[in-house]
Amino acid sequence: PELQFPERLNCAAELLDRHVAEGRGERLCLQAQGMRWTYADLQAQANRIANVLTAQMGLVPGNRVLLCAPNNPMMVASWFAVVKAGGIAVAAMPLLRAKELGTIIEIAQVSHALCDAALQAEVQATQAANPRLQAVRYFNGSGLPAAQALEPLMAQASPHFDTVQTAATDTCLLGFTSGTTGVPKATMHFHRDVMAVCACWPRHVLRAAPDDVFIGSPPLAFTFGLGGQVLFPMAIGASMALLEKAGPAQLVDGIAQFGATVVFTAPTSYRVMAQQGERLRQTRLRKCVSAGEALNASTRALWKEATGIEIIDGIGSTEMLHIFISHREDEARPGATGRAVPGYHAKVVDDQGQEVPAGTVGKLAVQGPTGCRYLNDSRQTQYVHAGWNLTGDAYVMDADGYFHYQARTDDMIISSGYNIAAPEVEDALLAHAAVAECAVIGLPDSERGQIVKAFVVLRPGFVADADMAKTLQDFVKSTVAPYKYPRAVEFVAQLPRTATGKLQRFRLHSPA
Ligand code: 3UK
Repeated sequence: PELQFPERLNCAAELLDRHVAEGRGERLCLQAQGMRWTYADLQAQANRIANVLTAQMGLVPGNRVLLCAPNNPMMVASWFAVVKAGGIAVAAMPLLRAKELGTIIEIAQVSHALCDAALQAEVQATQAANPRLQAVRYFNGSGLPAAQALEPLMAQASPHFDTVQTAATDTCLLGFTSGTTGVPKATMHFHRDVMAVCACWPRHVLRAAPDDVFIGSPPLAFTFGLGGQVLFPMAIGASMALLEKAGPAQLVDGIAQFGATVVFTAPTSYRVMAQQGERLRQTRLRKCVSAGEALNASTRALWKEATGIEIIDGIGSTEMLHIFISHREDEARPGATGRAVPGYHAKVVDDQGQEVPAGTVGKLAVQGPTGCRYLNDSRQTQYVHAGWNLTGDAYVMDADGYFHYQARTDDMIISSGYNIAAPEVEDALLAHAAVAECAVIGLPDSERGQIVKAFVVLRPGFVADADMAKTLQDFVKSTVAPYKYPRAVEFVAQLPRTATGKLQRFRLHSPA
């Protein structure tokens, strides 16, 4: 991949201004409920906001700006405005409460905020408690006091703005780790990093075209969502369709309504959407990307059967900015995440950091044009060792360089001396028709050290009783080594997940 960048680089100029300058300003860039913006429209909106930020709100390059909104056009325009002005975008999950927003503001030293009026109460409570936050404006509101609304200022601002000539190594975004445990960490990413991820996975693995329409469910505050729904379509002059609410049902509706061709979502969402396979077959959908959690072989098969489409799996992380191991749809291997994305190197290492032979379980280590840089956080040395990023995942590489996910390193269960990967047992359970969702953990046990325990959400119409537990236990024994079967089974109505849809196994260890 082309990974040489000039010393002066602003990724907003590359992703947005370039299209207008090169005559593609009238191309469709963005759709949402009742809205269509061309590249020129998005540029004019971003420029107006950039003028408001710099001339009215006192923003100077290097300032951190909190962006807080559901996935909508003003959120995207605000992101580009901040980056064009040389600021640093700090996007927050739309459902965060004042206390969590306060933590982000402290860690990231946020001075400005642009937020959706729908989240005003929470942001106002945050501002009252955080004097660091000097200037806040709300968009998409009606009846806001004049001193708070963004749009009246935009209406008076110029649609022209000279994008700040930042250095390629200036930070343009701070991404917060979704954190299944502990205090959140801010990861710093440069203008160069944004262009690097656009040059690697999308070009070599996804291979979308300018007339593709991208859609997805992850919030734009999650770098999976920002890349898949905004950066990657714009890097090739394609378009995005934004959904403020993107549960499986809304996502299917959105795919149909906007003629989306490329979708980004998580494995659980594919499992539910598969029930609408017939309807999806009538749409233009052609490329389906899964990330955030391991994609089970059964989910891959379910989706293929329902829609005829092979899912493109990929593992990425907030620390690495986007996907670094993946496969093209025609090179998928059930149960494997894929191979190192061109531009990246990956290997499996032991506790001493030595590479282990193919077929051996160890820790995943990756290296490439992007990598972990925590902002003021001593946990940096847990992620980066000798130039390699340790993601915290246990993997096996096969003889062909395909990487097979095992578990988060802390989700490996050791029972009577056997190593058991929680996701492998989950995969076995999910293959049973009665199982909608499940989560497996290691329960402390005086005799065996740990025992395998499964939390199971049943599909409608199945009865949660001792017979069902026995049926599922026997089913697992019949498909994987019997010592891996769940000795304890508990039926639950739902599983604990993060805002990014990740299973929080730790919350099952100690139910709140
Ligand atoms: C897990 C996967 C197996 C894995 C992300 C794509 O998920 C993203 O970032 P996070 O920082 O979490 C990173 C961790 O999530 N994971 C992600 N994808 C997969 N495990 N198979 C997968 N395909 O434990 C990883 O270390 O929230 C994903 C792009 C950008 C992202 N930020």
